[in-house]
Amino acid sequence: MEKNNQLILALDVTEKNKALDVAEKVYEYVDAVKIGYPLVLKTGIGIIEDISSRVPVIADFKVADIPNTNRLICEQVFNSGADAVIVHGFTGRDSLDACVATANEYNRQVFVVADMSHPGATEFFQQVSEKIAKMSLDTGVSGVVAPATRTNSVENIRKIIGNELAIISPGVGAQGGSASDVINKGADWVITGRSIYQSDSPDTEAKKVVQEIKNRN
Ligand code: NUP
Repeated sequence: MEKNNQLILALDVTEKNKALDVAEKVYEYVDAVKIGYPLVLKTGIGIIEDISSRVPVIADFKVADIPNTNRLICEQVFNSGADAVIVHGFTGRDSLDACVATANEYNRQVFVVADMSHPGATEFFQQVSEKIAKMSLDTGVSGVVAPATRTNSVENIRKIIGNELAIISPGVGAQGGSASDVINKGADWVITGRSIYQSDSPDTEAKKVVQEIKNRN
């Protein structure tokens, strides 16, 4: 994934035509499209191939199982054409290693969830977030997921991982996070879904985010 516009679209629509229509409108503004369970469970895994022919696809399946099952899941994800997969780290190093080994076989990428953007993340996730960030170093992953809704967490995770790993950051727009703030705190890409795909003009909204990032102080 090339770092141009620093925007990743979260395409959580559930109709294939809507997905293709929104993606078509925003291709020029996004560096990747993130596809997760809502769209794949409704339309089938083939949607990943459809979109990945135009733009890199990050498969957000938050893979969180034993190593063998993680490997089997990642094989299917990469066979579908995805360029990267998002996995959980709390399952431990062996489970993460299985995802990375599979990604290496396919020459694809892994992102690990280091902290989450919703309010409930403070109940359990935050207590292990630093440990997951530390563990992610030297594993061969490309980066971590950290929340635009709590930029102090992004700043902290950036200190832990240094410049070795990228940070992709969801929570901009509908969840209240600011694109320019989280990029300033150390994120490489922001992830935005609803504020773009629910808009009457997804391209205008995507362009706004890109300009906000480019024109930030
Ligand atoms: O911590 C996370 N928060 C989050 O919102 C980790 C995620 N992967 N996401 C995903 O980012 C979420 O599942 C959705 O696909 C996207 C944010 O979308 P929106 O809130 O901008 O609509």
